[in-house]
Amino acid sequence: MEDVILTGPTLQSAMDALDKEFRVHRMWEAEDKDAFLAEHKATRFMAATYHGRIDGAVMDKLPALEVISNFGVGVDGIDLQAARARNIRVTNTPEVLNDAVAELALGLMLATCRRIADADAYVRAGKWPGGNYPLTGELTGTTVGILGLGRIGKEIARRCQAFKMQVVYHGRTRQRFEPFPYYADLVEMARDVDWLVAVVPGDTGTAGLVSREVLEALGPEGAFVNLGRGTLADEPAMLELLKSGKLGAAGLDVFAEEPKMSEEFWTLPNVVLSPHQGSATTKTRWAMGDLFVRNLTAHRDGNPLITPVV
Ligand code: A2R
Repeated sequence: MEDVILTGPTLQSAMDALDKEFRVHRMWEAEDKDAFLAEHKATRFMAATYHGRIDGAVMDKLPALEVISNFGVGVDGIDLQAARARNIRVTNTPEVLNDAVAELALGLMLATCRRIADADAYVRAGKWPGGNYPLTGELTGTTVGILGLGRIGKEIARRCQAFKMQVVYHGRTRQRFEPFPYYADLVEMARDVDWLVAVVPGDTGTAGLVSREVLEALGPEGAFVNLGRGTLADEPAMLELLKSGKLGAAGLDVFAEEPKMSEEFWTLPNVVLSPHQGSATTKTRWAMGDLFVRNLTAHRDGNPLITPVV
């Protein structure tokens, strides 16, 4: 049986599948990480969960490493350049989570504009007999700007159309075969839309992309929804603008330093908060775990990687 290093705890079904196929060494349980890596330096396989960064220094301690299978589509926890330089292949779990993340995008948008969480709290607090809940906005007829019309972004676009919204997008390049209007400039798009929905990766030059200028352009009637990575928005500026009403609302599934965030977010009625739940459904996580393990077994058995990144 081949050895695999598992970097952190993960879904039980994926751990069971790994245990069935490999001799699993649990890195997070080791008190001395360097001693652990030295002991397992002949290991060819690594199964990476979102627990600590896999950088060149870690890779150098595992000279036999051939493939790192990442649990999740975002591979910002792995230094891809370092992997390339060492001929280490990297895989992720794309596509199988598109629907779940797109569903949550619409859920956050609905909850933000129809104030579902706040209205629920209103009823539970026994306030309804004292008066009707204030009127809210609605999605119908509004325009959404998708930042990152990729695999997930396209599923969000389709669902927004079903809600009778206009869809436009921004990315680094215009996609010739997409019917939606393209904005080469993100600030310009933010100025024109009611919703800015971000679903770009964290490691492709996106840090700070949703800047103060972008959020100000979105304005008091606009709302920002983030399902990509917390690092792509200027979080302190967002908080300040939400507090002052210069940004209308936000629906946030990701944060710069998860699970931490400024507690000021908790006090804002115009914000809906979600604890990084994009792909977190039973069905989708199972499918991600399955792909996560099958990439490793494919390589072990001499077959092509199923979903390679590098
Ligand atoms: O820029 P393009 O045309 O390559 O479009 C990609 C866009 N994107 C960016 N847009 C603007 N500025 C950037 N620096 C930038 N970097 C990437 O993000 C593409 O349309 C989109 C990403 O799509 P996919 O690679 O298909 O990723 P997927 O599976 O939709 O997942 C997106 C992210 C994950 O990496 C996680 O962070 C999160 O959603 O779950």
